[in-house]
Amino acid sequence: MSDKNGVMMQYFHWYNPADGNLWKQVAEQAAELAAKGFTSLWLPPAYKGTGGGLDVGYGVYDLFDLGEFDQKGSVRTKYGTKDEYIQAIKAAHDHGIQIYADVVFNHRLGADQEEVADATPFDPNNRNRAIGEYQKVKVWTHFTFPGRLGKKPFDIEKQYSSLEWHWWHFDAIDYNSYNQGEKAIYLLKGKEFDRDVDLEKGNFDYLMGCDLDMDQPEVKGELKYWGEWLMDTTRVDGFRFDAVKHVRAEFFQEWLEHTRNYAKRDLYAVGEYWSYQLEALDHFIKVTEGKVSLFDAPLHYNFHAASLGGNNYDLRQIFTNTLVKQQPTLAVTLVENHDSQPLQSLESVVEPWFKPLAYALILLRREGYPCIFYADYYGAHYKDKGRDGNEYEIWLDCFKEILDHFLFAREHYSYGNQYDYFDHPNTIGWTRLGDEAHPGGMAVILTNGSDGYKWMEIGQPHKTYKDITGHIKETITTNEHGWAKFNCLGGSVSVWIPQ
Ligand SMILES: [Ca+2]
Ligand SMILES: [Ca+2]
Ligand SMILES: [Ca+2]
Repeated sequence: MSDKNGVMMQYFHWYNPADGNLWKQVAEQAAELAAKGFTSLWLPPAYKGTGGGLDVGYGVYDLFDLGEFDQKGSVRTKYGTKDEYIQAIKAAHDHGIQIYADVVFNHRLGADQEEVADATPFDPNNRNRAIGEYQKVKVWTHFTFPGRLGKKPFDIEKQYSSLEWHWWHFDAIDYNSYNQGEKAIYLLKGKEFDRDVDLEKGNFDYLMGCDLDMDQPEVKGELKYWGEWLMDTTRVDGFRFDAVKHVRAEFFQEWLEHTRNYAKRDLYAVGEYWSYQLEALDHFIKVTEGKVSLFDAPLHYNFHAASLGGNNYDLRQIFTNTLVKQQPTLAVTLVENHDSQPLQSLESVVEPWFKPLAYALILLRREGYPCIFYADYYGAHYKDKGRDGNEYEIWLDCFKEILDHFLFAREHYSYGNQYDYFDHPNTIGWTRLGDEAHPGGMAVILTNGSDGYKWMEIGQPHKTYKDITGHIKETITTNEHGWAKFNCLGGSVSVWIPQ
């Protein structure tokens, strides 16, 4: 990253229309996104999922099919074709935006054929407890990729990789055709669950589908080979690793090192370790020796709690037990994502009134690498079934206007020393003093109560500041010592930059 303050966008949400247009949209929007201050985009999984053209991408079927082969009922993915993906990356690069690929190593779904194997059923709620005898099972574990053949009649080898997945590449699966009603996780012959995974449910190696065995040499070899192929094919700049708490942690470091050496580039990496327990995140960071950043899930949770708590929430605690506080250089800070949005698996919404406050807290401070969620930037409207089985219609507000102001302030004024004024339960603020290349300074103040004010030092005597959010029309001028009484309106945030 350059000395410019980086900002990532998660350039999708769960309910983007499945019209195959997202990659084209990236190419079309790249110039504007760069102009607004975005420096990187995390794009959704680009390979074919079991749901074909409808799959969000996490139901991985074939890592080598980036929307190129007629598999699972569609050539393109939900987001477009392989050529469009490559064009999108190129367009982003032309405007100085980096692209992070979403990488799912944990599981495979949508096998082409069944196989008979031997396995022991385990309790889904306690993966250390067998609930039956070692037995014959019939499982969907054979992936033949029939659509990935070369051009007939001469080239009948599969393109890019000849490997077919079999039961011996996996640790476990949760469906046995011989006993369809049983709720169990079948640990396959000779396998054990990965170590160094999250310890929820006893051992959280197994999440869904066919769980990859990260100790199996062919599995490791194939995933490393895929990394090489991906670098040759797409030129992405980094990775967002999915579901890292369900995979042996060392593997990410091993894979990353291999891929970096192959590409001869410093590739960025952030993992999705969705846990509110800082110790678990810490453990992952230790095992991967600080090579992989993590999303700050505990900070998201604090935002969620603060947004529900109203003025009962003590804003001085907003960074308590967060990754950005403990490991600021390894924290990717976020407000919302495709799992926390309404009707999704980890639904824990940050209420709309608090979103501008939360975004100010990630975009305008020194610590953390902030990530803006597509649906917060552009808004969203969709329908889906909730956990109660009823259908809901959801509208998510568009925060583009205020986020563009924050992006401007981040790009031009969010530099230099940071003075914190976290001294009141309802109103907190901080200043940035600027640096040689970015002079002027900035003051941020926000409240979950009624109108707030705070005396803060910005280091510039007799200088006039305006509220870039437009919430407050009057300007503020500092005294001869570079201090001023900055203010904000009730339940909102104001960002003061030089007039
Ligand atoms: Ca796993
Ligand atoms: Ca495994
Ligand atoms: Ca294993």
